[in-house]
Amino acid sequence: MYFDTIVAISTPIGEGAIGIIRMSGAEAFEIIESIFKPFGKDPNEDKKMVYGWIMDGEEILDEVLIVKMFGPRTYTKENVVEINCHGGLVPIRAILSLLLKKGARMAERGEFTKRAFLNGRIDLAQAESVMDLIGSKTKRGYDMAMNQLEGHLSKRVRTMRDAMMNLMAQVEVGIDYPEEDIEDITYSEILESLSTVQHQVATLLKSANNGKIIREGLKTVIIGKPNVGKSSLMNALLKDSRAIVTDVPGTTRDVIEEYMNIGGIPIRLVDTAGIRVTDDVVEKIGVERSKISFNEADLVIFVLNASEPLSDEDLDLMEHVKNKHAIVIINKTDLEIKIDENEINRHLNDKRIIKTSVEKEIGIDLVENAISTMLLDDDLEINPSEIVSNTRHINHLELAHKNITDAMNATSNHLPYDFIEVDVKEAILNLGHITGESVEEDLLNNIFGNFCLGK
Ligand SMILES: Nc1nc2c(ncn2[C@@H]2O[C@H](COP(=O)(O)OP(=O)(O)OP(=O)(O)O)[C@@H](O)[C@H]2O)c(=O)[nH]1
Ligand SMILES: [Mg+2]
Repeated sequence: MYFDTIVAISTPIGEGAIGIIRMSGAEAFEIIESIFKPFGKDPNEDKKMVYGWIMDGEEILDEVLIVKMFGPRTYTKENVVEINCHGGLVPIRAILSLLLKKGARMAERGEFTKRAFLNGRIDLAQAESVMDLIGSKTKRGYDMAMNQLEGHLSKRVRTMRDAMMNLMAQVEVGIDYPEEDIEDITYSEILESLSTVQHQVATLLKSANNGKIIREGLKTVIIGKPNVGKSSLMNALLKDSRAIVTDVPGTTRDVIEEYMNIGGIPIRLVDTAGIRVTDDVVEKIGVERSKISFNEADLVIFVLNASEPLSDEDLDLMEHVKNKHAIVIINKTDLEIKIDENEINRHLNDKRIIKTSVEKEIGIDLVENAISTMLLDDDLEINPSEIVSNTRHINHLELAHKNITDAMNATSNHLPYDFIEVDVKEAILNLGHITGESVEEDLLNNIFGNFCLGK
């Protein structure tokens, strides 16, 4: 495929010692040759750094190191040039505009990686893992992305897709040549192939929830009535005064999020506005947001105030907490205890209950331990290569699973082969969406549009 020449600043914008500009495409070499003056060394060796000047006519723009990389053994499979220049905004921008003047165009988000995909160096799932790699929040998330980049997920999906293609071919023979004396595949043979693939899809899906948590973090939401010490607990866990703490009930008005790391799993810790009935317009919105966060939570930390009797609001919250993965915190135990613990036990008997005094720094370590125990109980210690984490992949796997189940039902009921074929075809399409064998342009734009510039 012929592609025009794209260019982007590949390092973060701001002041740094060096900045890297990357250019890829049919005219990348021609353009750099027209503006680069090397000192001595032959600039035409593959992947060798060469020292010299970037010249705009007679004017020296910057002293740089450039690397030419000859396609197809490059990131995009095209000719690629990287320019290492001084890292301030002015030199980088000056060189960039010169390259644009010479005929390159600004790359769109993710366009280098998109070319790697379109030119067949990596498949779609691998391309997406590049973004995960850059965005990974812990070592374990990084390992998982690296595994996907190496193509482990793609290989498994492709095996399943191949099996389904095979099956479709056999089913089609039965449809197209019903009169011929060719040995048709039997219903029970179809069922056997389908159930093998169904099992493989199901196994992959089982890993999905864990994968998503490793990638995006375990959404851990702190909830409770106003003034029980939610923000204080958030700050204590983060070891940072991130959230405002006052003795005025209704202090926190908005949802506050921050990442922490427990045992290599990112925890997306969320502090919320205290839940109560209120006439204050701003606080009302805050309470609504708290409820939304609560519903989306993977784990809830429910905070109660030990120095007050349980209120109707507490009891109401308990009813909701019951059905969630939750840890119950009885805070302010440094004060006189007025809360009825038996009552709490009665309502939340299967939950872990921890007593703390955030003020006196008592019990914070117990909370951390409880979170990490819950992670382990949920079997998060799994091999990262066995994991699917991307929501898009999960959706397509779920659809494929449904297609296969439908095909199995049709087969069990001995429906005509056409009926089975429709579902098998859909399953092939859905599996193909993961690796990019079947894919539409707007989906591609959507995926690569989430990348950072210059990647
Ligand atoms: N005595 C005592 N006071 C505490 C403890 N934890 C928090 N507080 C105090 O309780 C008050 C409320 O704390 P916050 O952390 O702002 O409570 P909150 O639940 O975030 O409150 P809202 O944001 O209004 O919902 C502050 O004055 C804290 O200093 C504790 O363990 N013991
Ligand atoms: Mg608060």
